[in-house]
Amino acid sequence: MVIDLYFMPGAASLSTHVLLEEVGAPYRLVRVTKEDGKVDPPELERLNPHRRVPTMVDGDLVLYEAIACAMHLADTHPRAGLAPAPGTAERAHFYRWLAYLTNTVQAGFMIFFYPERYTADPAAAPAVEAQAAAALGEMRDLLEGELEAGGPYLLGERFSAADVYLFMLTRWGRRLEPRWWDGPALGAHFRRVFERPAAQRAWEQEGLDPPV
Ligand SMILES: N[C@@H](CCC(=O)N[C@@H](CS)C(=O)NCC(=O)O)C(=O)O
Repeated sequence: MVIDLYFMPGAASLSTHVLLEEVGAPYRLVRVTKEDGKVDPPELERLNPHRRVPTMVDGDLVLYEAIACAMHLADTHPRAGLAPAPGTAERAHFYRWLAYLTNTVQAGFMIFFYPERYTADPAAAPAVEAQAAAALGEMRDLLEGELEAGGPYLLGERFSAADVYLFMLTRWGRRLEPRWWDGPALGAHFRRVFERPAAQRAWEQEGLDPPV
């Protein structure tokens, strides 16, 4: 069964794209564009009420939310080793990382990228953006410290789907000062994941600029 991945270059769908490459599942990319509020291809409106990417169609299953896609791909392709065994302490920490990355770090980036959505006063948007940048700076420091103390991956020596998620977020952090991939531990983590063939292929297919 070929999986369809609705994506936009560099968006949250990048994590799903890299993970599809990691597990070796047959898949097809469907590029999404939005112009004047109109979604193309239009079936995305039917598939995902949020009209967002990633949206993944795996047979009868339509799935969205990048974190759910990551967990589903890890569960359905156990041989890819993208998640520790259920019920173990390592698995619990895997959940902890995924939760933190999605509900705190990714949420922080959303405020930073779209500050106007978080205030009724358009004049306040720059202050909202600055506040989000400051909060993201604290998150970056925490991630730096954790990777420095217990890396090279989020689960120590073990690579997991959570690292792919962080890889995507570190790329988003190129818009901050300092850029996330310039941090010693975060930069080393980013490069480790970037050098994996799966990430290389996804990066190239999405036509992303080289990380410099
Ligand atoms: N919580 C969702 C967020 C997805 C999301 O915000 N995707 C963005 C790209 S990063 C999107 O589709 N934006 C288009 C829009 O908001 O219209 C997830 O993690 O999958």
